[in-house]
Amino acid sequence: MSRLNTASLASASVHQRGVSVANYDRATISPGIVHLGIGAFHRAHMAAYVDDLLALNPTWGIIGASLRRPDTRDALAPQDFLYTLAIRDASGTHCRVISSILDVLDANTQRRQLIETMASSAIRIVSLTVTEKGYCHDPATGELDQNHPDIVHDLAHPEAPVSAPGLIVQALELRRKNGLAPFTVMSCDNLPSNGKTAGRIVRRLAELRSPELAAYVATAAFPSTMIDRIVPATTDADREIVKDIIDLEDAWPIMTEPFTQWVIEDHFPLGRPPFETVGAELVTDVEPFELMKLRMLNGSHSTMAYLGYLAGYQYVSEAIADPAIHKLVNGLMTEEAMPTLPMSRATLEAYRDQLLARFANPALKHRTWQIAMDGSQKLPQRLLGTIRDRLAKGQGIQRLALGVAAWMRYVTGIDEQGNAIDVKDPHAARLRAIADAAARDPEKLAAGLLAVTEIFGTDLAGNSAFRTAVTKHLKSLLESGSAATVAALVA
Ligand code: CS2
Repeated sequence: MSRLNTASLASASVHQRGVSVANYDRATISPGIVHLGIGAFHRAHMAAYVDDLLALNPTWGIIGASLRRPDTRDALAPQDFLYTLAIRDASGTHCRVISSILDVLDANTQRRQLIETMASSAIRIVSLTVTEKGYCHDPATGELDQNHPDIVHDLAHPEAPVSAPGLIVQALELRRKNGLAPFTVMSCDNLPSNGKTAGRIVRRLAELRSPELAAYVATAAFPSTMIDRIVPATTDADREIVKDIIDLEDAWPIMTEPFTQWVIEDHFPLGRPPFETVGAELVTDVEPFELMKLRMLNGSHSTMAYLGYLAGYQYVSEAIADPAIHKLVNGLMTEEAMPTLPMSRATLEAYRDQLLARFANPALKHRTWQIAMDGSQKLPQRLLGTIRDRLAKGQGIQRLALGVAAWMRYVTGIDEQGNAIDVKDPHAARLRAIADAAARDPEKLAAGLLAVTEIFGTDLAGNSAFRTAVTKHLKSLLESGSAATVAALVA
């Protein structure tokens, strides 16, 4: 069978097979965006919106970059960077070939080319999905972590940066020297006020380099965005599903759900594509949308990931099908998260109902283990902010505290059957050492983990209502397990 690429696509029977393809001539497309972190999330979301846009304006093609591994480039280069987006739910699978990515650069081996591309005048937007940990910040405060090994490296070797902030600052330095205006930096990661956070980090790094660079970077725009689409990691079984539909070999298709949402702060001094014509919402303040998404979708996701994994559920759809977990997640959103959010009750209720249906999508094989990753970077904006707001008003936090306790139980690295858990987290070793020292004593384990100030700040460890709730849940998780603990809480 032929490999997906420009030639095979032109001659293949994809149209008869119901596969959607771009309605523009790819040869006319030029790059306007560099995207750092060309992973599944970007390829299911922004790249699809841009694919719709290119028919209207051909100057906004995407040059992708991967910062850690060359695997995306290796998979997509033989395909002329074409790939399939498979949109799935209980009713079936719709495939669409995405053509908006013109090239993928591997930051490790093509660093110079990447920085020069970012610095070229055609590039007006540098967007990012580098995950929470890619910002090299302290998740509790949102400030640049100046002791982060990648930041230490990038300050010592400014022309050969390895971090996303380091690449952005070096490309901006080149633009400054070349007399060009700064590009707009658009964060698409699940961080609170992601634009403000990215701006704070990039400006700080520039300050550490030189006053001239700092002054220039201070003029760059960092719009915030809220992006939403659930994208499980691609498996070999997914490759087979896609092959059967498109009748071509695609080394790295992306699987996703029908739902997609993008809310963008309209602040692009060098111009932007007409995102509003392809379904994005352009607003002056993204924060209410971000808060809603982080606290309801992502807060529920992380809670289900830890409790579900411990209870033996491999996928989110299995976890949410458990009536006790469903009740817990519904309660977490309705009773604990929604009252902290600025949106109208009707909007929040509709969003919640839609989320419960999205989580249940049986065609999305979204692993609890995947979402459980990097908890140290995720808990602050997903659960702890809501907890802080509620504690300040003397309100209950039982369900949220159970989510935090489940994370604590998870990072011990041993599941309920005594098997090892492959805990992926930048702080995994440190968290494991704390857990080992606590030797399954809930008081010690909770106290040890609450003392990690990068996650909990300095306030939460000292809050007795929070500590008591977390410790009580942790004791139950250790003694009775996840299923019994959830059942008791929702009873
Ligand atoms: C998930 C998110 O992996 C995770 O932590 O919670 O990636 C989630 O699927 C997206 O934010 C949905 O928009």
